[in-house]
Amino acid sequence: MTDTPSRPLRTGIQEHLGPSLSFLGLPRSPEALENAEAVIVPAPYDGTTTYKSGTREGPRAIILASRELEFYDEETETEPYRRGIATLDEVAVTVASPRHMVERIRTVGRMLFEAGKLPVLLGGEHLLSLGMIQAAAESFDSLTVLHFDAHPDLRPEYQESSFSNACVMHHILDHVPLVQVGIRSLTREEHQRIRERSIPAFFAHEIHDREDLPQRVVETLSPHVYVTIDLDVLDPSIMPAVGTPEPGGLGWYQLLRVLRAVSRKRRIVGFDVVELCPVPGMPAPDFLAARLVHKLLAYIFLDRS
Ligand SMILES: [Mn+2]
Repeated sequence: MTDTPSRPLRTGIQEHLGPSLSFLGLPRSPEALENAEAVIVPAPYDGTTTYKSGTREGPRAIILASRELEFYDEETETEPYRRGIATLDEVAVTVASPRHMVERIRTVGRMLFEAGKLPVLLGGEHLLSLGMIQAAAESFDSLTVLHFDAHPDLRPEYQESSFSNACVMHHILDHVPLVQVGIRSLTREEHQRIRERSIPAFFAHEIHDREDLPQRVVETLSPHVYVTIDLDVLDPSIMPAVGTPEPGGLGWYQLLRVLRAVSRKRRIVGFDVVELCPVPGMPAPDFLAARLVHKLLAYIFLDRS
C-alpha cells in the first residue's frame, strides 16, 4: 500500500502500445466518437454467402491495412482524420437470421444518422448494406442509392430466401431510387427488370471507354446520395479478393473520378465498402479497400467544408 496517488494506468502504459485497432489506428475514446464527423461501422458477417465465404474477415483486414496508410491525401491536400473518424467495435453478429442482422445494422445506422454522423459501413457481405440504406432512406428526403457492383442484385429470391446478397436491391426498389454502375453479370430477368423499372444502369461494356461517365452518373442523382460499393465492381486485376470476380471491371481512377464528381455535385450522406474476401498472403486488395474508404472520406470532407 502506498499513500501517493498512482498515475492513471492508461497514461503510463499508452506509450508502449501500438496503434489502436481502429481505422487509421486512431485512438479510441468516447469523446472521439462524440466529436467524429464520420463513424466506421465494421460488420464481420457473411451468413448468407453460398459460394466462397470469408467476407467476415473483410472489416478487420481493411482496418489493419488502414493503419499503414498515410494520414495525408495528396489529391485533396487534406488530412481527413482531422475532421474526426471514429471506429465502432464490430457489430455483434446474430445467428438468428439474416433479417435480424439487417435489422441490427439498420438500428445502428439510424442512431448514427440521428446523431448527425456520416456512417461508413465495412462489410461483410452486401446484404448488410440493406440495413444502412433503409436507415438512410428514413433519415433523408430525396435520397438516391448509387450502387457500384458487377451484379445488379435484383433477384426477388435466391436459393429460397429473399434475404440474400443476390436480392439486396430488390428490397429497396419500391422505396428508393437506384442507380447502378459497372454491371456485367446478370440474369435475363434482372435485365428485364432494369428496363421495366427504368433503372439508370451503366453497364461495364458501355462505359469502359466513356470519358463522360462521371457527369452522366451525377445527372441521374437526387440531392442526397447513399453510396454502396461492392468491391467486385473493380476489375479483378486490381481486386481479386472478392467472392465472384468478373472480368472487365472498373479501374481505380475510373471509380475515383465518379466518386469525386458525385461528392462535388451532391451530398453523400453515408457509404459502404463491402464484399472484401481477404486472400492470405495478398495484402494489395486490403490496402485498396482501405485507401478507397480514405479517398472517399477525403472527397466528402473537402466538399462539405
Ligand atoms: Mn457483386
